[in-house]
Amino acid sequence: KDGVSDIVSAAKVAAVAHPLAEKAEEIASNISYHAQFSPHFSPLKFELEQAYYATAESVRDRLIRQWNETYLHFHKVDPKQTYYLSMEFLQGRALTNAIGNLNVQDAYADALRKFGLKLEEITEQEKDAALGNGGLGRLASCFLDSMATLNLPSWGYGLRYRYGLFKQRITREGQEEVAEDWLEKFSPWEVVRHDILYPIRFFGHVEVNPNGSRKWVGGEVVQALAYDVPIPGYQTKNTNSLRLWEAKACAEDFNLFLFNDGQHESASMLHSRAQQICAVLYPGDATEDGKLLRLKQQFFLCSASLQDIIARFKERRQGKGPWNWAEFPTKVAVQLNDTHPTLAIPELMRLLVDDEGLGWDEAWDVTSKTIAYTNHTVLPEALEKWSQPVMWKLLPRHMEIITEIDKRFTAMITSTRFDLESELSNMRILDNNPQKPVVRMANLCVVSSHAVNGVAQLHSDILKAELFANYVSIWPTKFQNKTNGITPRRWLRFCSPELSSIITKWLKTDKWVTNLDLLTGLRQFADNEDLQAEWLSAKRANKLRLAQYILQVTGESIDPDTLFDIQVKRIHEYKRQLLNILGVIYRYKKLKEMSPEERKKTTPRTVMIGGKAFATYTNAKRIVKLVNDVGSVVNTDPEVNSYLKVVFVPNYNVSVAEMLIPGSELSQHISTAGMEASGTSNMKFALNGCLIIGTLDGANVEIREEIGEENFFLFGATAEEVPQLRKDRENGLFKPDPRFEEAKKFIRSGVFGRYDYNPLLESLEGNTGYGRGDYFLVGHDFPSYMDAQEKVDKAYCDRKRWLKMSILSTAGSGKFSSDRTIAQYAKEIWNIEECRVP
Ligand code: HBZ
Repeated sequence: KDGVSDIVSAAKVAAVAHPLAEKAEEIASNISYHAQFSPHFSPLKFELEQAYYATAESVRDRLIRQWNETYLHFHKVDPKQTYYLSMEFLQGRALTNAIGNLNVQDAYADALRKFGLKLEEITEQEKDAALGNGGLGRLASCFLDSMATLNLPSWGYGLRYRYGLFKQRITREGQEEVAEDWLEKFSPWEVVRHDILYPIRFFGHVEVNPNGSRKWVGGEVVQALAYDVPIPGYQTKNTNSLRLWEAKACAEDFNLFLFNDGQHESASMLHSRAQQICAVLYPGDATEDGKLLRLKQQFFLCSASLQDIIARFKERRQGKGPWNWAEFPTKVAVQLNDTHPTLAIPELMRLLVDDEGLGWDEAWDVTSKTIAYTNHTVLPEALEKWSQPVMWKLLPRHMEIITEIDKRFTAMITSTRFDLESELSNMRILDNNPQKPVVRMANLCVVSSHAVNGVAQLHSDILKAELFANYVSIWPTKFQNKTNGITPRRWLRFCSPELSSIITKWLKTDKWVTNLDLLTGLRQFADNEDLQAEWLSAKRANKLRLAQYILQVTGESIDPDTLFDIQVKRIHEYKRQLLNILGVIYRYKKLKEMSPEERKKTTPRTVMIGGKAFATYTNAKRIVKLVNDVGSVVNTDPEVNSYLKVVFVPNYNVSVAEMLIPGSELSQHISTAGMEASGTSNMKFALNGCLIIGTLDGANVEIREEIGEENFFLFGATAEEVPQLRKDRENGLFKPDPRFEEAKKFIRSGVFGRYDYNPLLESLEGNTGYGRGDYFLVGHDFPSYMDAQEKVDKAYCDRKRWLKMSILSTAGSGKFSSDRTIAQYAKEIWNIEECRVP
């Protein structure tokens, strides 16, 4: 207690003694100070890289001050807090975001100018923190930004992977994966907390005490060490934490005797075993060892985070008289980002029952009131199922607990819901199929959580009607929708300062940055010629910047007077990059057949496609190869290349997105309806005045509602129609459009090279079978896709109309702020309130 008040008074003294530099000169001297006294390089160098680290450290000084104040304030007020547990956080770069949130851009730009440096060059030095795969991880990062901006007492908990998502290189062979060493030098944005260390056990066995209580003992113990990353809110003092755990062996695990005996590797075996846990994001799980490692990672995150949460809960109760575990859910909300942190459920039960001595019912009440679960996908292959034998081996006590939860759930159904008995085997947590007994993680989450949500209205409706339909009849109020959102700071204010200034000028306020609904105020000016001219020039500046970037990374020069058409996202068959490239191939063929006069009447386009394919997903890699091959042919064809270019943007990541999205005019969100839970890049593009060609899938449905159907290029089957279309196909009722056949034939003719594209083409053919039968309905949707593309070409010719649509896209994007999403989670699931640092 005294320790804390000491820190409070020390912080106050420090604030008086060392007021933070505000003026450019002071900032410049602060940067020099760090270059000299926080040295990471030999003393004579002060080049871009050194300047980046010194600048980042200077910014960090400011963050640390308000970060500590936030921690102390929360400690004092003891509000209910949310803990967002996620195996992925796709943070990207931090410097521009921190400077922007602190509102010191101009001061830092001026300060750096004194060294002859440009702020933009400095921010380019930073490596992306890519501790995530895609949408799910980026959502978690947008949520952290909104939670801080809304002054919500909250924490992110994740893992500090040594290697994040791989770097993608494009070679003649297609995609190559290279390890991404984001910590190669060091990250100025993390602070190791040497005092925050918890033991994490694996394997071992369960001991029964004479009184019947149970205890997990033995096995292998590693330590979880906390690294904290500051999460500043936008123009608020509140600065939250993202706590990333690193695995460390215990000091005594180093066998000095063996080492001195010359057995160097055996001596440090436990150390290297511990290091493996956080070595890579999503280790390949094709092998048994890979699966075990992934499960270890998940448990490591859950156990460390819950021990930490409980320690904080107890610490804040110390010296305040008697308290009760029933208070726990009034102080703690835990959100599971998909099923990856499901083990938080049996771990919380174990900590409460075995360590704290609660009875089962009391512990269950606390656990289910604390935990809530978000589902991000209905793809059956992504629904996690863990082998029961592997779980019994790694986590014997947790398996006892899971078995008990399953038993009680089964008893509840058989005694109260005769109507559901035939469904029971699918609803149970344990699938006891003797060939392959597994634990169904999503079922465990649904049964144990007080709230379950999908990430867009259509997705939540599908969850209720299909995947979780049986549970809905038991707990009708448990299921909710929380349509995803994106942070307007990173995804408009900072990535497109030009467009932002225009918006601020026309709305006569910059309050839209934290109240995105204000963007509707632009609607009244959508036809205004002055606004349109300004809008055009901002978009053009962004296109030029993008063209420069493309030249730099691909060597391809693209014409800013063409329509910039972009599809960037993970490469997956359901996202249908194949539909996009088949459309491009058809367009190319038609351009080839035209006379030069006819070509001049077409709308020139630059099609950019980017995204990473999972390393072992062969068809996705073939798509990457095809896009690159089409680009090589089209871009060097002098008859066509002023009307069409095709660029594969390598190594798509958060900072590449920040370059691409502001410069886009058309973006493609063309998944098979019902398969993309939400999508979030669709929101980023729309917010940046980019028009969407898309299906009625995920959040596209809501975006179209908000911006107006006349501003959205819609095509394709609806989610409702998809099952019947698949049946029709199986029954041989599908008649392909001649344009579709023509495009495929063109690939087969060998124009794009001799690579074997047959497996890709075959996936679109036949009526049924693994990798055949066009499960994703590319053939069905192709004609309506091409028709929609024709509408795009026409609309682009009418500049005024296009600009109006672009302005209306931005104006209608207010709903998709992650501030709105997070405010809904806070009110409808977490029951937490703002706690502003004075
Ligand atoms: O989550 C994505 C969805 O595909 C996307 O539509 C949505 O916008 C985004 C944010 O809600 N999902 C993922 O990135 N990943 C997974 O859904 C996933 C789930 C289970 C796994 C692996 C990945 O085992």
